[in-house]
Amino acid sequence: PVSRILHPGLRSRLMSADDAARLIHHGDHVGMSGFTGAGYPKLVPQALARHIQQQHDAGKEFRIGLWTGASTAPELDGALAKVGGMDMRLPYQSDPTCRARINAGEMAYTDIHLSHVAQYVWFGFLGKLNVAVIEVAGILEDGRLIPATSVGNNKTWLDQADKVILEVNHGHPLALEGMHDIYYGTERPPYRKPIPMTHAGERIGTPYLHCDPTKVIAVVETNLPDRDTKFSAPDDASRRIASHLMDFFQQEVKLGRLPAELLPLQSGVGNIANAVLESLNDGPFTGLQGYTEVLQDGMLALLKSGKMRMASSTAISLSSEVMKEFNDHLDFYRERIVLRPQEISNHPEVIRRLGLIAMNGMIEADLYGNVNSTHVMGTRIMNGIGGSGDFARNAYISIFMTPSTAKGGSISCIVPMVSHVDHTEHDVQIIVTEQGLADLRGLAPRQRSRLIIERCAHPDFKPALLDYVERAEAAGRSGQGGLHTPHLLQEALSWHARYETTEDMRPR
Ligand code: 0RQ
Repeated sequence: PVSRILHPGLRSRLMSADDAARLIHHGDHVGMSGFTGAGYPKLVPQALARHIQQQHDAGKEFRIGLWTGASTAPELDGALAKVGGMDMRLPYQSDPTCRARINAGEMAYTDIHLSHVAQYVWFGFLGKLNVAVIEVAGILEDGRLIPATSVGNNKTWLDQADKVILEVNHGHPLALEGMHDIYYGTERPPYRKPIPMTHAGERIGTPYLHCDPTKVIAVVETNLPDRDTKFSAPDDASRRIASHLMDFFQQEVKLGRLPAELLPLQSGVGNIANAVLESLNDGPFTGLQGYTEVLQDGMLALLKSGKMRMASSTAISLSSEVMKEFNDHLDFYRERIVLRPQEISNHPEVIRRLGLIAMNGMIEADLYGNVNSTHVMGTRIMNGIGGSGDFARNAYISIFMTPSTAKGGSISCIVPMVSHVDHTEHDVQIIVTEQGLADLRGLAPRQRSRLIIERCAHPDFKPALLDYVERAEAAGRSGQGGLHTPHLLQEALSWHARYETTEDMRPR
């Protein structure tokens, strides 16, 4: 087999994952690669988890602070959470074991906008990064690195860490080389320059990650696939959400508010986002572009069919079946996909300039258009804000979508007041459920509440929501509270409180 480690000095640092893991110490801040289950180290984290378990068994303390690009996989977050090996995790996770530990109060979690992470580290806001553990597809003779299936924060981890551990994964095709675009022009304020990108496919950097070879303390070889990110076939609710969006896009084109080929699409994680992209593949739009952070099956299908011309992302997060299609046709996809650092894929300046259509999932929205993307019943974290805030705040049109109910209809995803706010009413323009689409642009709060109830709420909850706003407005008219954003403060969160005791939001 062709060697993927061409730099002689780095080849001399080859060792086992267990030996490499022992170079990480209790209390270290460790920056690992990985973004939505793509391009994460596969062996060192598991070896580290074993090492931590041994230390715990010997009565010793051993916990690290773990920083990543975004969510990873059971071999990383799962393994470290299982042994209680993290005292702090940032910026986005979706692992069930990790989530359970956070919600049980056994580890800390700092949920940061994905575009902020790299610069927070450059600014020194998060303290020193001790070790970077980065998966790559190969190492060139001069020590430059061929990135793997995600870029995430790797550039920053390699720059900022004192020590670097590389995992060279032979499972990734070497033909990935050339797909990435690593921009090294970002300066700190007050020396910042405009990011020189004016269209979604523009290349402004280099295909390789730079790394000072003298910092590399270990190189580990692996040959393992990324997590299989499975998507369920679109159900009735997601098909209806997608269909409302298709009608909306057509209306906007007709009104001259969107060009015929739309504007670059950002699409969030999960099944609904994926279903919307699948619908676009059956729809009338051509010449589409993607400017997103996670490229899922649905977007790859759009590229394959030719409906989408190109897509920019920071990660390729595919089901194993679609990953095979991607790997088998890399020459085709390399011409059409650009993988960037997440501080660029999610950069507010670029998002605003390109004018994205941002489409993200949510847990719940309230009558006035505030959105909760992260918390169940106000207290338990689901995943994290991820990039949704980067995109929602700066997009041309910001869309949030969800089925109108959750947990078999016992929860309304439209509530009087959200139990946690991630996206305020100021960043939310369109709300879509399978019931319909509410276009909130330019509407005042009392106009919004009526429209959201009429268009988006489930019939089981409509009467109670209408009753709530009518009584809140009546209270305002009788001098109890204002009439700009009417609320019944004693009742605003009573639906959530009821669910916590009866597992049903519906009034008895
Ligand atoms: O939980 O599987 O235990 O039943 O939430 O819900 O309907 O499968 O939706 O996969 O699209 O995820 C907001 C979580 C939606 C996601 C969220 C429960 C529901 C289920 C998932 P179960 P669905 P999706 C770019 C953008 C934040 C980050 C983001 C997310 C589970 O979209 O993490 O947007 N977004 N990043 O039962 C209680 C409610 C609920 C509820 C749903 N109202 N109350 N539980 N659920 N609504 C990508 C990145 O940033 C990386």
